[in-house]
Amino acid sequence: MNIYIFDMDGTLTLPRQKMEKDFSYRFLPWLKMRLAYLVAGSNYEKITEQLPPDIISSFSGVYSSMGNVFHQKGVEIYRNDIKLNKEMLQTLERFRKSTEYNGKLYTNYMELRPGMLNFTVLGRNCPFAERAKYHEWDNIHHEREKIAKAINEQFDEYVATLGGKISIDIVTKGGGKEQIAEHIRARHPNDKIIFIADRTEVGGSDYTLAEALRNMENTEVITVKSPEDVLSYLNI
Ligand code: M1P
Repeated sequence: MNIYIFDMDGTLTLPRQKMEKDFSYRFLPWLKMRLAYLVAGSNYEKITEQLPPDIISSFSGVYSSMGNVFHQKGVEIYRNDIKLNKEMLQTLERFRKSTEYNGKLYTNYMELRPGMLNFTVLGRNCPFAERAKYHEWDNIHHEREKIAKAINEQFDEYVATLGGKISIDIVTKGGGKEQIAEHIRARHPNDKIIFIADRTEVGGSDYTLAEALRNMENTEVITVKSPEDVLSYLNI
């Protein structure tokens, strides 16, 4: 039997967008007949904003905040904590103050989630259009890559990876999406595990899980570019 793991943003939905009606119409019957898990960098509340309830309840389990919280049928099964180093927070504050991005900056630039910190120079409380503007600028200036590199070089206990369009995700070593590989393998010791995600490249938010699975037997990693790609891969 195959066990599927799906990433959310960029895979089942466009980043931070609701699942398209046509997508859920085609995906739900397929999902109901399979054993599948969801893993997202976002917290559980954002997952409930983006995915319809019948899709969420058809997953065998939902990992949010990069695997640091696990829900089954709406019930929280576990959650992890993170200890934040003061110096690391000060480094992030300096990046926010010294940014060369000349657009407006918004509040909620450090979002503490269970087991992780999401940091964005722009601020999460920005209007949606500002996300695209910052993302375009960042594609040219690579600010997020520089911040993630600095955190990874200066603070051995943390791992920083690019989030979606505007942010970076910071976890303690081993506290990223990769932690769910063992958790799922323990639940399904003899089954093939197939992970479907869009950011499996080095430094991408799905890379550590993709690598953890590649290092296990009887697994496969499928990289997609969009929800459309997922439908093509599933042939639905
Ligand atoms: O799931 C991918 C990422 O989605 C959001 O990223 P951004 O706000 O940068 O587009 C965040 O929830 C991030 O934590 C997550 O990894």
